[in-house]
Amino acid sequence: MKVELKQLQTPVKNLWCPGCGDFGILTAIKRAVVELGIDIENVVFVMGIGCHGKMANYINANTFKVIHGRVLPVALGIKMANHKLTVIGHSGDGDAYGIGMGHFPHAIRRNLDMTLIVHDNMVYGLTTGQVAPTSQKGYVSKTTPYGNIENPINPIALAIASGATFVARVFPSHLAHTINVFKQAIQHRGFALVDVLQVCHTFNKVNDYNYYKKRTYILEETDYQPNDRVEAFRKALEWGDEGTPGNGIPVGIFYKEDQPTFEEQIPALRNGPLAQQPLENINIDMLAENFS
Ligand SMILES: Cc1ncc(C[n+]2csc(CCOP(=O)(O)OP(=O)(O)O)c2C)c(N)n1
Ligand SMILES: [Mg+2]
Repeated sequence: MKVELKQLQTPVKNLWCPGCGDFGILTAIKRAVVELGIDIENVVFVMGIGCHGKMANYINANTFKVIHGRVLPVALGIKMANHKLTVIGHSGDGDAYGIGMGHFPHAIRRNLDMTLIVHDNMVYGLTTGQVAPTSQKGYVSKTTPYGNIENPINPIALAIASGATFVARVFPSHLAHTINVFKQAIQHRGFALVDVLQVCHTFNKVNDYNYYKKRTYILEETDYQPNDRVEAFRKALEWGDEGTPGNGIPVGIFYKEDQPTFEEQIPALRNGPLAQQPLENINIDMLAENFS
């Protein structure tokens, strides 16, 4: 069934802080799904633990809220069991790039056809403001009262270096652009990463709305072409103050390429999703004999 925007609403009371960047992400993903006209029965959202994970309660669709850091293994499992589903993961920066980091490059190199949207507020929001893997150097938090002395992870560069076939960053205040990138990520055949610059007014007073408004510029409004991995890597290293190409924070699609997906290469899945294959005529006697 194709879905209308209002059908995706839930009656659950929203507990995000006023002005939280998660509101923009929720709006954009709902609109992306509606505009793509995909059957909502065939979409599964997988959320991690964190403020972002509350999204599982705020969207009226199939949602699976997993333990902290395990969005990718569960999303991959869902996709393998029924590869006809559209699988969209929502992780936090701590969830995806901290505790869940071991899964990140491996999911990328497998290239399953799924989307991972990371709510990157550069802080542990739900646990009230500890330093995170993407927190910037010097960032003062409860756990770094004298300023963060570690360098932040660059998820865009990491994804490109890991062989990702779709890598993007968005800032949801550019709402139309964010919806458009989400749509392209979902439509991409392969693993798509969208890192979202998400403001957290409560615990990250540095990377706020004005910080990004001043610095971001849209790649699709420049002559940048997202088809060269080396150029994409160079672009991924850009993080400037002026909001201009070469000295700003680029948002948009850094890189995309067509590669066979993981599921396309598995002979057993050619007969249809595992979840729909008949179980009656499976004989495991020969297998059992091997172990007897
Ligand atoms: C295994 C495990 N370790 C630690 C926690 C505590 N914990 C809950 S959320 C969280 C971090 C959340 O940060 P992030 O993933 O960036 O999400 P945000 O709240 O910022 O959206 C932590 C450490 C947990 N729930 N489970
Ligand atoms: Mg976070």
